[in-house]
Amino acid sequence: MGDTLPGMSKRFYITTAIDYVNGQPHLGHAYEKVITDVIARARRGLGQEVFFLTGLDEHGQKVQQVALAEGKDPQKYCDELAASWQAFVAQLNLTHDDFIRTTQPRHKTVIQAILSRLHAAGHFYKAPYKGFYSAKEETFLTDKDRRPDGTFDPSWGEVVELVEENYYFRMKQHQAWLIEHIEAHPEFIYPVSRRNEVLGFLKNNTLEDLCITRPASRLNWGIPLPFDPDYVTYVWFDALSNYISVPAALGDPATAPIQPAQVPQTTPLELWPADAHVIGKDIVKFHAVYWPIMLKAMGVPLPRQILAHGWWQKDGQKMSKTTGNVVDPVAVVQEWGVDAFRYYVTRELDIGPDGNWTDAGFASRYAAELANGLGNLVNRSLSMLKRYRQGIVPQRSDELAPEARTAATAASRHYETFHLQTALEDIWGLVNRANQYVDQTAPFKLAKDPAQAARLDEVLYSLAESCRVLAVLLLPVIPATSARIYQQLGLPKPPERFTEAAWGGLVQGHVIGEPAPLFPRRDQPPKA
Ligand code: ME8
Repeated sequence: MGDTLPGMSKRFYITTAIDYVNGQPHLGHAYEKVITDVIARARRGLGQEVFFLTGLDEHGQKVQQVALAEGKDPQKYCDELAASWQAFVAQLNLTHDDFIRTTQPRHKTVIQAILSRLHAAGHFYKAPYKGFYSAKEETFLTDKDRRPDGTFDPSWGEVVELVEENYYFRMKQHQAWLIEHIEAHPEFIYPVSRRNEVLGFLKNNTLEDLCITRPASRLNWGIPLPFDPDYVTYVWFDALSNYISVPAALGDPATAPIQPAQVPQTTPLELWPADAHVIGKDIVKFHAVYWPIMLKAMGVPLPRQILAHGWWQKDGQKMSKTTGNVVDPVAVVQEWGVDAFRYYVTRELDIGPDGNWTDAGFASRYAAELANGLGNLVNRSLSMLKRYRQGIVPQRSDELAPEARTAATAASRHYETFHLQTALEDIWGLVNRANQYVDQTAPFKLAKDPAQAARLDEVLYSLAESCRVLAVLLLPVIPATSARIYQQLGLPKPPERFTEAAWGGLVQGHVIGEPAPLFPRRDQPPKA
């Protein structure tokens, strides 16, 4: 049997960062999840099997502090917030395959297996440490973090001097191979500006050993070390490992070195190595330096790519709860619809640079590109087909086929290379061309002249088929709209594969459904 069994080929495995559960989801969280979902859906469009993982980072001092401040047991606090985060993920219309919470037994078991393995192999040692500690950021500070006057920035919160014994992960032997790996794999860190930053850091600094624990006497909200119950794992070791604890718990053969003794005997999925870790710019060092080193020590392959996106600001300012200039993604979704939100963030911000949310910018893209651009095209195309041909698709015409092919080819390529903004520009090339075609061919005039009936058929076919092609190409970004276009075309749900964007899918004689506006016109900017 030479054929691969279903489910037994390596899937395109993509992850988001796991979010701290010490508050409600914000625009940054929503953006990261949406672009990851767009990539996941686009990979399905390109014919790949995908596994998309997202979830929550539940341990650590910050969570313990917030829970205690609210008078709650940390687990109970996490359970309550996790429910609202899961509802949030559903509102964003994500197609994730799994949702990890780092307090789940399946995760804890793998973390303990990893810790035992690395400890037995001599990667850790115990040593005293004296230093200045920011409880708010859960980190020891160094002299580099001091301001010119010797004080620490108030953003660190209260800084106290602490002496404590902890476990450390030996880093020195890893620096040279990691530099070589990054140099030999130019795609490993995307975009190139972040890659250069990581290489610069590695070449100009000696990596300090990484502290991987906290004494349980100070922090008991974490996973205990299997070889020393007086300590719990420090959040980053626990958090980064989520990417592999899920495949390990699912019995992925590539994670054999760190699988716990008891792995459920279901059909194992082949996921590891991850194809893309989608993260924000602030956590690149953890993902591009410490995570590969942890994996090398575990004896498993490194992920293929780390995609580092930029950060959103609001009206040119850092978003902060204290200044009140936050964008609440849930409120925007409720008011404008999930697709308007997904479209705006994907279209506005490429993966890499920082972005700036303005309510006026949102309203303007909504009006120009969604309501007047795509919405108007679909509505007038289908309404005219209904009015002039009783909704019956005429004979095939290929007048817009070249433009449709160009859009499909370019968009597929740009989806594949993570240039999501450009993929949308490619697709809007067809939206704009088709709208221009309506103005040029003036079907409302053709309809008045019986001698132009054949010409009107050509125009109506070209427009309806363009709408269908657009629905296929737009599925990754605005899936609900795509489904509505298919429904209005009288077709079942839109196909996942981009090959279905090939011209000619609508057949003569097919009867379309009822046209209805996709994006109602709005006069007000969103309530952020
Ligand atoms: O860092 N714009 O969690 P987190 C865009 N638990 N992205 C933003 C953003 C903004 N304004 N603010 C935050 C953590 N993000 C850890 C991750 S992964 C093993 C552990 C992004 O809730 C941020 O860059 O603080 C990160 O990728 C994600 O939101 C979660 O941030």
